Amino acid sequence: MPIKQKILHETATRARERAVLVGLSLPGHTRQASESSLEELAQLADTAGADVIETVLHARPKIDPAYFIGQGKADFIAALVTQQDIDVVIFDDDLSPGQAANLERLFDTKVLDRSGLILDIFARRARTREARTQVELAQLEYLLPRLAGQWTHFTRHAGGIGLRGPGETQLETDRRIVRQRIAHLTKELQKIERQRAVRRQHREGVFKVALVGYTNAGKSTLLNALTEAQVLVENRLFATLDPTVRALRNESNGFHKDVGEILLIDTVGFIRKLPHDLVASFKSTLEEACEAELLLHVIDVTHPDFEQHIKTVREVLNELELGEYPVLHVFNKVDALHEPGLITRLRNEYAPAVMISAERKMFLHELQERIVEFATANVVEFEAELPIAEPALLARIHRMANVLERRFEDDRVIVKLRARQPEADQIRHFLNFHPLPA
Ligand SMILES: Nc1nc2c(ncn2[C@@H]2O[C@H](COP(=O)(O)OP(=O)(O)OP(=O)(O)O)[C@@H](O)[C@H]2O)c(=O)[nH]1
Ligand SMILES: [Mg+2]
Repeated sequence: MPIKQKILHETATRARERAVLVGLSLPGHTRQASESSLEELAQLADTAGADVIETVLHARPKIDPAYFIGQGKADFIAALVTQQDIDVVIFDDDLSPGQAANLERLFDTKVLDRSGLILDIFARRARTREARTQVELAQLEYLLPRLAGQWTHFTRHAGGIGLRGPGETQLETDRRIVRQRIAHLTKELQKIERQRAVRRQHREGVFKVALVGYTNAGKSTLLNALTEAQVLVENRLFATLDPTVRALRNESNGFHKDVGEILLIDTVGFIRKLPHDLVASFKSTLEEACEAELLLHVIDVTHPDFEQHIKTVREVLNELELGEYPVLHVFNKVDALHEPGLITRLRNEYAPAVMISAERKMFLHELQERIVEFATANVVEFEAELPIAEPALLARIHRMANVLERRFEDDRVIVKLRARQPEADQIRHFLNFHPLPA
């Protein structure tokens, strides 16, 4: 069994664990913001397989270095744990390894923080080799400092049965094993990344559109609606972990001839306080999005916090250096929206924006038109000459451009092309490496 499973997946004696959620409201944050963050934590806990028995929101002027919420409140929760037979106490913010260790000792039960919980969900949901490798790497990076802090439920299990107190030697060994595994996984990911780069090359000259957005916004539903894909759609957080790439349905082909094929890329959703290790290790998956020339930022307009979601997504995009990419805001789920006034405001405030219902397939035509508009924004017409003896070259050009005319002159083919500027540049570039015979 991989170590991360041994360490993080305690085998619960019951199918669903009983959880207490704990939030801390600090000055500068509204109570409402803390509450909605806790609500989201409850959804995450549910996805991870826990029943929320109690939720505690505590206001303090500052974080307590030893017990995060202060010893008094921690004692209160310790009592709750005993009374309610709690398996896990989940904090809405990241705990320092020391705080987590102290709390775990006091509660005598498992303590998780938001990052640990999200990592756990990702671990359960990851299917492909790439996603599994990425998640395991992120988990181990998260774990390493916590082993040092003697966060007991990790060390207890890593140390093996019967070894409750973390023996120093055992700990050192564990940390060495974890480091070795991290090195191995990093190499593994580099290998996968190289294969991905090859696949990417096959898609050169194709206009690519990436679906980005908060988890549960409806990205996969939209991918399914616009393409032949049948990606899993679920009213759960993080239904999608692996990117899926599909061509935009052909019915509109006639009218985006100049751009050739248009590909849509579905990716993992974002969330508030997304663990940094996770963003780092999912970077290569998200690089699928970096390949795109247009981002469709999908927004669940029926969610009470949707504007906060927009901000979060923008922050993550910045972290991924995607902040400057062209974005089309796609306000989804308008079928369930009962505030018609909102639509006008959003159209103005978030221009360019479209309102759709991916599930009911409403107003998708406008969205498709806007995508094609972006794709054809800088189409140029030009002529190119290539040697007649290079049929592969001609085939490649056919993939990248709309061939308007073709003439044969001696040992050359002269083609009149329409293509987007980037493809035109690419074609010119590779023709330079195939100079015409003198
Ligand atoms: N009412 C309504 N519900 C929708 C619409 N589009 C999607 N949904 C629902 O929203 C939920 C999430 O949809 P997904 O497509 O899985 O969302 P996602 O953005 O891919 O989510 P992750 O993969 O978890 O990031 C599902 O229950 C969908 O049925 C819509 O247009 N209207
Ligand atoms: Mg999805």
